[in-house]
Amino acid sequence: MKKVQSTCNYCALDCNLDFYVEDEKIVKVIPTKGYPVNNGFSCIKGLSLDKQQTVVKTSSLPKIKQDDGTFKRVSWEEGYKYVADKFLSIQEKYGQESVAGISTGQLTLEEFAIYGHVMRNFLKANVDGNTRLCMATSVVAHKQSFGFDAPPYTLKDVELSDTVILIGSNPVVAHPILWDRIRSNKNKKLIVIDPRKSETAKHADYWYGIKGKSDLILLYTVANILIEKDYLNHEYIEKYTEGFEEFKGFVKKYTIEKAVEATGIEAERILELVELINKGERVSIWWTMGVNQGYEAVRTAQAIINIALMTGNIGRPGTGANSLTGQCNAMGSRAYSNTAGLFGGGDFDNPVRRKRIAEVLGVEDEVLATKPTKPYNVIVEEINSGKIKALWVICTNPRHSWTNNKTFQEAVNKLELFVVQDIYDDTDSAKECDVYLPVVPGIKKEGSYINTERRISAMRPALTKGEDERTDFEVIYGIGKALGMGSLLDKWKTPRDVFNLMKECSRNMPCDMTGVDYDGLVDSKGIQWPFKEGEVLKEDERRLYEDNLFYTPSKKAKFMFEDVRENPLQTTEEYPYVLNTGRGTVGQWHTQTRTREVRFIEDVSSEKAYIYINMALAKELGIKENDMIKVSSINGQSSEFMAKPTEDVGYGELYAPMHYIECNNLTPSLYDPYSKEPSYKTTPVNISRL
Ligand SMILES: Nc1nc2c(c(=O)[nH]1)N[C@H]1C(S)=C(S)[C@@H](COP(=O)(O)OP(=O)(O)OC[C@H]3O[C@@H](n4cnc5c(=O)[nH]c(N)nc54)[C@H](O)[C@@H]3O)O[C@H]1N2
Ligand SMILES: Nc1nc2c(c(=O)[nH]1)N[C@H]1C(S)=C(S)[C@@H](COP(=O)(O)OP(=O)(O)OC[C@H]3O[C@@H](n4cnc5c(=O)[nH]c(N)nc54)[C@H](O)[C@@H]3O)O[C@H]1N2
Ligand code: SF4
Ligand SMILES: [Mo]
Repeated sequence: MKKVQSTCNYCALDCNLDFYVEDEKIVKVIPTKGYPVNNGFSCIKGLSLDKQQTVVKTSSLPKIKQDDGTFKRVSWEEGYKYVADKFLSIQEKYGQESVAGISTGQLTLEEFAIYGHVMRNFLKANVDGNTRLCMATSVVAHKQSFGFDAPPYTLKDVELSDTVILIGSNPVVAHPILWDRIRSNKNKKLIVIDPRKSETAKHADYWYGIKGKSDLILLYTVANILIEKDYLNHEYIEKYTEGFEEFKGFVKKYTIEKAVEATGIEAERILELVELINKGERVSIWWTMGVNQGYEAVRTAQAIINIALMTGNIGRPGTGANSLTGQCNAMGSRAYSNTAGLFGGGDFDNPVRRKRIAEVLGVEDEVLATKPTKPYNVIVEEINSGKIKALWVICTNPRHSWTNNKTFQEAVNKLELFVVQDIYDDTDSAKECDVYLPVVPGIKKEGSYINTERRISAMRPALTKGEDERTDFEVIYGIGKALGMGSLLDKWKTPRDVFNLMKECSRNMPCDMTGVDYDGLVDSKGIQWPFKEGEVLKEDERRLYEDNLFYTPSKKAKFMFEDVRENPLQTTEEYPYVLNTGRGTVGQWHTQTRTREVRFIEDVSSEKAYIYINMALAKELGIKENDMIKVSSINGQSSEFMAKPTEDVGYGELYAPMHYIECNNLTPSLYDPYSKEPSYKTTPVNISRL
């Protein structure tokens, strides 16, 4: 029996798993012992990765839609040529930016990189990722506050913290192995800020049931009181930060009375939170989508960072203002997708970085993309306005997951070419495509992943792929060849080649990984960046900013702040309730294309879309458990759900898991102004019984 250690490609923890293989069949999956993230444990999703061994059910060849609407299977060479010729003819007719792509945080680092090379460098097309729906807010917040997209923590910090604060984060469901590690810390107080009494809030020592999207007022008020009471680390503020005096003046107007009204949290409880932060010696504040997905999300994330800075809770064990990533390789896509910045970081208009990247790739400067991509929302809008005519979607399912998702359907109807590359041909997006490119799942691929704590780990194939089967890497390379890239692909032949290129691109950047060896990652504990050539690893778990030096020009962290804005989408008489959305259960993953394969998960998951509604409100409206209700949204759409009355959501609030396409039928086209991340979590709606 062969044993292959590889990385779970669901959530951002990137647990490692040992796949035991006999006669090209995975016979058991055992979470890797000694791996720093998950040390012998994993959740049901990781344990069920073997269910994807039968994944490509129909054929391993591409299919192309014919004039009569039927699909024809073609050879891979024909498929590559068809897509490449179409891209080129569309660009010739309508201009370079008439071709666009949507990438993901779930591919390998090498796959995003080559996609970014083909699409952004060679075709000069716009490519954004589903990371826009997820991490864009943290990226912008980190860049502005720290000078680089570099989150401070290592996961061990949850074990070392005496005060763990989770804001808009539900690890019991979304990051189960992190939850295990939080639980193993017996000496902590656990504080949860979430409008719902989430699965995690139920286990908290202190739960603050905040009114949706009022976190910024709460955080500014907390900062104001910390200043008034002089609960500050003056030395830290003075030596390692800038902008504090301005911030201090700014937050004066955030009085507790206003905060009580805006947040729905009582004055004593806000003061209690302030005292908890002050009493903690090692306070860590963790945030996820409850913060990132909002109309003033970047400033909210930075308000968390400000609190960590002013109290000196950063760069020490058990501290930090810590953004948790969602997808398995969101960190990899942030640094190596060539979408928002150059490979390894740096702006597209930075001549020094351009020169360096051109040198590493062995190309002239003009080969490199010249500007950041247009964001996801603009790509969808430009398809709808007729500017973009061709779209290549890889490893994401936007027909389901995009906000106000009918706008994606409308867009697709206008495309001349819609290419979907997925492991299934029946996803809501693939059903709409003109060309379907079937690829193998993670268990047959090789490459690298970077997890939420910056840990680089190896994905290695547990199974050998069949003769006609292709990996994402091979397909992108094949289309690049067919586009006529010629020698521009000479350094990009294998994942190993691309890893080594990206390693060079990272040299002397904050995410330096020049000390990481592609083969050395195999059967290892993974390695967090930065890890420079020649460096000796002293510890398996390392945090950033222990030297109190940040990546800004002054090396100091910046206080970033701005007046709280009025919610652009208020409830009205017509839409009096607020719809919150997010993860439903540990077993369900996003649009459920993969987790539906797992019998155990399917058996316990509802087939129909469901929605949680407050018990008292349900009673008032005559709604009983499992009644079908119609929810109408301020975006003009309505969906039907099975009602689940509960005490866990407040009166006037609803909560719908995002795993059903009905959910994003209702979410609005509203974005944070800086990160352009959708505001998925507070939509004014109305309900009626069916
Ligand atoms: N089982 C499972 N695990 C997953 C995923 C999955 O699909 N299934 N997806 C992965 C991905 S990509 C991601 S990004 C992560 C997401 O991980 P999380 O962000 O933890 O998950 P969500 O359920 O989206 O949102 C977290 C909480 O934010 C709360 N919230 C909503 N609005 C507000 C607000 O205004 N303020 C505050 N303070 N809280 C608010 C919600 O009530 C919810 O409980 O999960 C990852 N893990
Ligand atoms: N209302 C609401 N909407 C949300 C959110 C929310 O909280 N609320 N959260 C948002 C967030 S944080 C995220 S990250 C997005 C996620 O949204 P999506 O990215 O659309 O969700 P997935 O279901 O993970 O889609 C991944 C696709 O890739 C395919 N796939 C799996 N493995 C491979 C592979 O190796 N290669 C290829 N080519 N394909 C593969 C899967 O079959 C699936 O179709 O949803 C966002 N949408
Ligand atoms: S916790 Fe995340 S990485 Fe670990 S097994 Fe579960 S889904 Fe995979
Ligand atoms: Mo995400």
